[in-house]
Amino acid sequence: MAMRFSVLTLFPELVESIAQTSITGRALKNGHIELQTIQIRDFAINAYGQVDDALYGGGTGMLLRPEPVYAAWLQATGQTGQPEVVHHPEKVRTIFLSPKGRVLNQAMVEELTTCQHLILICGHYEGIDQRVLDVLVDEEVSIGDYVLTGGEIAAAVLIDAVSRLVPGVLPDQSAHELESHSLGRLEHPQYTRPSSWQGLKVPEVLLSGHQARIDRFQYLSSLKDTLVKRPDLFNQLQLSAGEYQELIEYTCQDPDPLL
Ligand code: 6GU
Repeated sequence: MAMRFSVLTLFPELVESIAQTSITGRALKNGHIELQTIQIRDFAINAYGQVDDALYGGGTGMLLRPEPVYAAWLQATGQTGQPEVVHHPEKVRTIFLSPKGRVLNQAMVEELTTCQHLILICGHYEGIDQRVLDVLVDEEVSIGDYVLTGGEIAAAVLIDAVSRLVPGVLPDQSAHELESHSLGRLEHPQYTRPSSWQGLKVPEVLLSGHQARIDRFQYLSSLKDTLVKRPDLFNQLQLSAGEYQELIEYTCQDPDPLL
């Protein structure tokens, strides 16, 4: 079944333009994923298109009012008539993209693929009235420790990361399993033709045709890259004593200026 995304935003074209490009664009076309963007301004409180208001308690800037966000959410859940706020986060999950949220990682992305429908709420410039967030939001998600002008790019990041795990979206089903982070370590360095470029040679073993040795080389270079570039991830790996020994031998036999 297709994975469904609804994005509540003042800038639907921003999310759409990203999602409609490349691999996610193809996934949208062939129905592996579905994207519905909902323009919050369509639910403005007056004919002037007003969706925001000044802050209670003072302070500069404006805040999105609860009514337009709530009406947009009801539309996303397909509710007509007597509206109800029901939470089934295992099936339909409402996520608010915010720098206050839990920082997205691959384990969270994998967990999100078990949902059928993700409703993503994006704020822009200003925040959103806390009450509507308290009522609607199952989970607050950040994409990293820095501040963006709005949640739209973060929503596009989440859609991209989740979509590529939906069966059929990637050309090669097994491809994602081999890539950075899915095994808790970084992908090994990769090389293509020419075998010698500006005097720089592709590692010999990759040209040897000896698959077992190639696999070992790639595994160890993956571990070494993880150790050097992401020691935090490396420390999470459950390596056996033998694997440590092999990694030490590998890094000594092939000294690297970084180590
Ligand atoms: Cl999800 N939103 C905004 N506005 N800034 C962010 C973010 C989200 N994640 C990191 N920075």
